[in-house]
Order: sequence, then structure tokens, then C-alpha cells
Amino acid sequence: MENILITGAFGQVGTDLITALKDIKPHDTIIASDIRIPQDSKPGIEQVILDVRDQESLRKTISRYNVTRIYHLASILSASAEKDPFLAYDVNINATFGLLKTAYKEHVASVIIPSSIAVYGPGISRDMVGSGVPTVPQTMYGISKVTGELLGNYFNRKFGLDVRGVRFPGLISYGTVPTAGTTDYAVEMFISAVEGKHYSCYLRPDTFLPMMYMPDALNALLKLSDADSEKLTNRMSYNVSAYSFSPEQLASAIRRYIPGFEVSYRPDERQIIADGWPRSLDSADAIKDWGFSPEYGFNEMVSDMITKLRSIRGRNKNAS
Ligand code: AKB
Repeated sequence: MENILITGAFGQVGTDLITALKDIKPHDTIIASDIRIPQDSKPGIEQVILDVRDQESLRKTISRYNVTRIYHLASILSASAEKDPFLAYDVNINATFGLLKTAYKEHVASVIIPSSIAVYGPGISRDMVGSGVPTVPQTMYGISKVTGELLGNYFNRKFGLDVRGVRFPGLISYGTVPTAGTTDYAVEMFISAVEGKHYSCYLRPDTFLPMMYMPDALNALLKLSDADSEKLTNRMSYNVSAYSFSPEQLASAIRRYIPGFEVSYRPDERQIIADGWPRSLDSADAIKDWGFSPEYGFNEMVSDMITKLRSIRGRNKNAS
């Protein structure tokens, strides 16, 4: 049985990871930590208010719950990081270093740290980018994610700490509305469509980015966490993605269900971030080493998102 600490537990990935862990590992203790705890948060888990920059509180939490595994999800995402690079450095780099140090000193068995397609920068061929392609990001988010990968490898080599990571593409989910990234337009577009509203997209209609549905992202995290350490040829930087699409392709797929849906395009500063990222990813290492295999294709994801969002909306309407 494990005692699993999640940092940033009530963000986009954490919210759904809590549910997935409760389903597949019902006997493990889940300690969900974040800087704020939502009022309607989930029963059956331990909830801790924790700023990951506060090393002493982190140490006390790890020691109090005898934590055996950490999913370190607390992170300032790309768009917010460009607005406040100093905060992003502090949370994404300083706090990650502190977390690895504390995990090592407190004998935590394993740490999983998601990375991102943001590790790549301009100057590479942007299609089917593999895990081994050089990472020279120009954004603070990208710099911090490359640093997290390097630190994870260092703590593994130097101290034998079991640290692992995947590079996530844009993630699509209906549980939480993400607001701080560059790929978030996709979730926003779904919500506007289901609510019968017009959507103004902050990226150009032809901006291709790699993406994945949340159930596949969680599967990837859980598979990597439990994979045989001997088989990991690349600990911290497994590229994973299910498909790529552009805003105009997503809008037309949504129109198959909601014909009148209207989208206009007003690219803002997030376009510059997206233009430095891969258009598509090669997930070959993850497929080979630990059997990454996303279940949802683009059309299945679109259909499921609309069904789920409609049902949540119906529930919310009935409740009010
Ligand atoms: C973001 O857009 O910042 C994130 C990411 C791709 O890491 N979704």
C-alpha cells in the first residue's frame, strides 16, 4: 500500500488523477495538496493546504503521512509563466529542486514530474518530434520544464532517487477548466460550444499542436509510474501524444454536433509561444519502454467531451 502525495492536486491533471487513483488503488492513501482546497472537493482523501515553495511544510507533510510516492503537479503553466517569469522560476525550478531534495532526505520511494512539449523551442523541425530532439526553449515555462527533467535525472544518478516524467502535449478534459496555458483554447472552445456561445480563439486557425484526452494522459502517468525501472531508457522525458489538430479543425469537428457554433480568431501573445512548439510528437520511446497506447482518437475525444459537458451542464441547471 502506498501513501501518495499530489502537489497542485486541484489543477487540471490533479483533479482527475485523484479520481483515477481512488478507482484503481482504493487501499492507497491519497494526500491531495494545493495552495487552495476547493469547497466541493472529494471525500475519502486527505487534503492539505501546501505551497510547494514552503520546504518545511512540505517536509512535515511527507513525514506526517509517511509518503512513499509523489506526483509533483504544482506548476505555473506557459501563459502565466510568461506574464510572471520570476514566480514561474520560483515555483517550477526552486520548489522542484526543494521537493527532490526533501523527497531524497525523507526516503520517498518515487517521484513523478510531468514535463511538457514546451521544452522544445524554435529552430527544430516541428513535425513528429522525438524525445531525443534537442531542447532549447525560449519561454520561462519551457526553461523550467527542461530544468525539472535535468534535476530529475541528476537526483536519480547521484542519489538513486526514482524520478520519472512524461512530456505532456495539450490536455483536454471536462473536469476542470484550465486557464493558464497555451493549449487551453481547446477546452474553452468545447465549453463555449456546449453553452451555445460564440468563441474568440487566441490562436490562429491553422495552429497545429499535439494533444491528448485526459483519460489517456492519466493512463500514461500511471503506466510510467508502475513501469519496470530497468526498462526505462529515458527517465524524465518521454514524449506522449495522441493526435494533433488546429483550432479550425476542432471547430469543424464540434460543428458536427453543434452546427451553428461560431468561432472568430484574434491571436494574442500566446501565438508566439505556440509557434515555438512542435506541431506533432513522436511517442515511440514511451510505446516501446512501457506500452503507451492512447485509447481515444480525435473523433472519440470530441464525441466524449460533448457528451460529458452536456451532462455536467444539465446537472448544474437542475441543481440551480
Ligand atoms: C500549456 O499550454 O502551458 C500546457 C502545456 C502544453 O504544458 N498545457
